[in-house]
Amino acid sequence: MTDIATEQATAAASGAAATEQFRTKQRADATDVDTRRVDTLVSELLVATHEIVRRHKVTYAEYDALKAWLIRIGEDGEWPLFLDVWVEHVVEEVAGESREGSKGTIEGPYYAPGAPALDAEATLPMRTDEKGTPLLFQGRVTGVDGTPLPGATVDIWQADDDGYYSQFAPGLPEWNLRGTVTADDEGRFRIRTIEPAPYQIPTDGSCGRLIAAAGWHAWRPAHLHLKVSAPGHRLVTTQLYFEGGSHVADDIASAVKPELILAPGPAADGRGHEVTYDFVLDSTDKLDRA
Ligand code: MBD
Ligand code: FE
Repeated sequence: MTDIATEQATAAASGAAATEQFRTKQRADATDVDTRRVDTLVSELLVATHEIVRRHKVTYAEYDALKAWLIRIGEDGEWPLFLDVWVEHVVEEVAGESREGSKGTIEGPYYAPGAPALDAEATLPMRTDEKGTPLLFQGRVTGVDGTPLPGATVDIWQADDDGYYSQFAPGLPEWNLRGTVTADDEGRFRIRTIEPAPYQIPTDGSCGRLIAAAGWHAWRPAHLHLKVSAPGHRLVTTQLYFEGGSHVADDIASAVKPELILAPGPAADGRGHEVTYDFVLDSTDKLDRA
């Protein structure tokens, strides 16, 4: 057995990978700092913190526990995980207010740009013995007025049947269960994959320790991640869930929306399940005029 195959998935390893991925993708405007905006946001965050300390009479022991935990979360590289699990859903809610079309939801920490380009009818890169129920995921990309969007891009990534993401857990081929699918000239796509397993937040890192200390659970429901885009249209980042799956109703990351729940049926070819989901993209016209 190789070292890679015996290497365990650890919070620190996936945290380091997520931190590195974030550094390379950081939005271009992220360093535009408006002094008054920083003043407002940080002041209100601090005032809210002070009020919590007073209301609950936070002790020095608790203050030190917080300090130790904050030091650890940085060392573990788990800031991307922490923020995307407990904060991003509200940022997405605000960002999505001005956009029509398919619902979006959080991106999370495990996107990797540059997945292999695939045709409209494609099988995601996977191991020959990939475990899991086969899933045919198909649909169409249109504009808000129903016009098909030929050549739309469906960038898809997901966990495997053990709940692990390639590039963020050891032993997986680099682009396993990741692909950038180009829709056909009617905006259609047919993607063969496997159903992902629910995702459990690593229990051995700072986020896991917080979850245990607070008596919460560590689970996200099984989900497919997607970024769907087309020229002249606004990109939507979203996730799709599976009806009746565990933790659809109590996602630790609060990212489930009713419009995002799939109900796959038996596949026509008898292999596993199939489901159709159509994406509707808002045009960029409003943005261009703004
Ligand atoms: C995930 O797979 C995920 O999608 C999010 C948002 C957070 C942690 C793990
Ligand atoms: Fe995920």
